[in-house]
Amino acid sequence: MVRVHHLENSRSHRVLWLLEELGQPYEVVTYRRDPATLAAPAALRAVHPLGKSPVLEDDGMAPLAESGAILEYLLQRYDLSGRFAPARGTADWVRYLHWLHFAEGSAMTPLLVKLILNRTDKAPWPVRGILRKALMPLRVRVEGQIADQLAYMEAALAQAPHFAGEAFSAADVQMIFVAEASAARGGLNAGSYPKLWDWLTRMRARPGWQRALEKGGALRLGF
Ligand SMILES: N[C@@H](CCC(=O)N[C@@H](CS)C(=O)NCC(=O)O)C(=O)O
Repeated sequence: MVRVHHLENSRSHRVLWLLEELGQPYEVVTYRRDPATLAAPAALRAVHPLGKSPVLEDDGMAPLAESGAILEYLLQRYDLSGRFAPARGTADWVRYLHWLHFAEGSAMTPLLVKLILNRTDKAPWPVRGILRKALMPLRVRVEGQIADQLAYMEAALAQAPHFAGEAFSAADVQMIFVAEASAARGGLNAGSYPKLWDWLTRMRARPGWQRALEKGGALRLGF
């Protein structure tokens, strides 16, 4: 039996979503974030030494961390007819590989730094003012990187309706967290990046995503 160790409001929504699209039965173990630090509870460390989510268990295998690796595992084990990845060796497959890895390998880093910068804005005065001034060069750089990657995603979706081409794939599943984080703190909206926004609207409307939200709780990233 597939078991997902799922932290509320997190990357593990992706795993629930792919399992819903696959129609694969699974069990969800839900963990709550610390309201002050947003950290995962210590109980997750008992499941995997990194103490982060998602973690997947399946038929007695060692617990698997990293959302991209989990999606690939699920496809190789449960998508035997290849519904959620383009055929190997095609141009779409190369696109698929790129976006599957771009999400965590590149896109999330500046979005995470922006999250940390936003939290320094909640420090008491005068610390807030000092931090704001000292961190301004970093903020400018990070916001520039976020804008660059949003423009890059927008250009890809001007060519095709999904990240790996015509068809929906696990690359779209992996990219939703990037898009949701960009909507929460990166300046993504209908006016700024209309193709990416349209893609996000279509992904949010998929019944599989809706069922993932019912099981995993709402995804609200405006921390
Ligand atoms: N690259 C990893 C990142 C895992 C990760 O950072 N997960 C976050 C949730 S979005 C987490 O568990 N945070 C809680 C913590 O660090 O305490 C993946 O894609 O699975």
